[in-house]
Amino acid sequence: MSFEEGPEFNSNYVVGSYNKDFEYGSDEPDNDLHGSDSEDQKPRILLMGLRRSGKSSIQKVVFHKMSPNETLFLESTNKIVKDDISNSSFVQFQIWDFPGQIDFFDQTFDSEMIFGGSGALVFVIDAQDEYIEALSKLKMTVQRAHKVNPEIKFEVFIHKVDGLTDDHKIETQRDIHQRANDDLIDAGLENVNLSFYLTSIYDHSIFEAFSKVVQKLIPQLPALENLLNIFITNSAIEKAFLFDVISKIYIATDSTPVDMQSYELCCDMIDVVIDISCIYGLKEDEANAFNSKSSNIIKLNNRTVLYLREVNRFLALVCILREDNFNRQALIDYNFHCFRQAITEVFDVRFKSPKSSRSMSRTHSNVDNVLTNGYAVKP
Ligand SMILES: Nc1nc2c(ncn2[C@@H]2O[C@H](COP(=O)(O)OP(=O)(O)OP(=O)(O)O)[C@@H](O)[C@H]2O)c(=O)[nH]1
Ligand SMILES: [Mg+2]
Repeated sequence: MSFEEGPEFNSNYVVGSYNKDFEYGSDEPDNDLHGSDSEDQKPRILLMGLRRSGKSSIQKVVFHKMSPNETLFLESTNKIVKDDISNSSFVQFQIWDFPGQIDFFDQTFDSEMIFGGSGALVFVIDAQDEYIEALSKLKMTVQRAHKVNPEIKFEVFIHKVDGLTDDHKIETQRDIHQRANDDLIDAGLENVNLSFYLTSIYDHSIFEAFSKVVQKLIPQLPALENLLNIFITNSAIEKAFLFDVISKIYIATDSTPVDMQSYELCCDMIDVVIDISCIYGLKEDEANAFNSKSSNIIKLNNRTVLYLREVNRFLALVCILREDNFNRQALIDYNFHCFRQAITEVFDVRFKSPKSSRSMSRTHSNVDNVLTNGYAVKP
């Protein structure tokens, strides 16, 4: 593997734009179940499940860069921990990490307030343990939450699958899926949809699963996917991910299927960029060394190129393409320029909600026109 600088680099360039100080807000333990107004406006993801199922570990590994081994030393959560993930305009949400022993029948548990303003409920089941109790808790949780908020999305993480063989994983998923759905039918909730994911903090599966959870909460997702599709078809790119750089979750990708290996490669590329940035990073007084013309290119020995471009302070586009097609880098760069402009417009539309849908479709057609009728010709 070789690491190459693109032609746009100049000698002043310092690899990586991502300031090592970039961090999410700190955890904020909070006993008060009645959130403030500003908190209420952000979509919420709830992390629930039995004790020791791995809820806090997931939150720490995905959003706070804790290494998986360090989670061994996490203490049991004894109150709701609210974590504000205000990292970009697209993914501004809060994660509420619940104690495993939470009791819905407790007077202080205000289910209206908790489930009412939440976008998704992630229920974590420890796959290395007996899961019968977890399934009955899941049923109770879904009943309670669905009653208060029929819009809430239910995401079941069959977690800690690193300890399971491949056959055992499939069998566990099938069994949990079957039992959980039977339980819902018993409870008269056959219309409620549960999504299942096999996860572990020891590989990329937890990031992939969280990506999908977060994507469901992004109203602009169809617009982003559409833009990515237009971008890759006009640039002869195999796959493109729009990454939230700090967490490495992807907030959108084009509509070709995602394979885990490609996703891992792109995550690794971000790690390389961030690591180099941390080691040889910007000097105190150099705030803007990484600008809109900067890029990172990694050529792999299988004639594939990984290409990273910064979209804005928090988002990066990472593409995989064949080396032959990278000959036309100028075309790709031009298309990327249009893509970035369109993304910026989608961001802007967010703040003009009454006109949002009209403006958004205008954004699509503009980009389509530029990409197909302009200088960027389909390969
Ligand atoms: N093998 C394995 N262990 C994990 C995984 N995720 C978490 N753990 C371990 O599970 C244990 C419990 O993790 P926590 O994150 O504290 O669990 P919790 O659900 O927050 O527990 P409470 O706060 O008590 O409800 C820790 O020792 C973690 O290291 C995983 O994916 N695989
Ligand atoms: Mg915990």
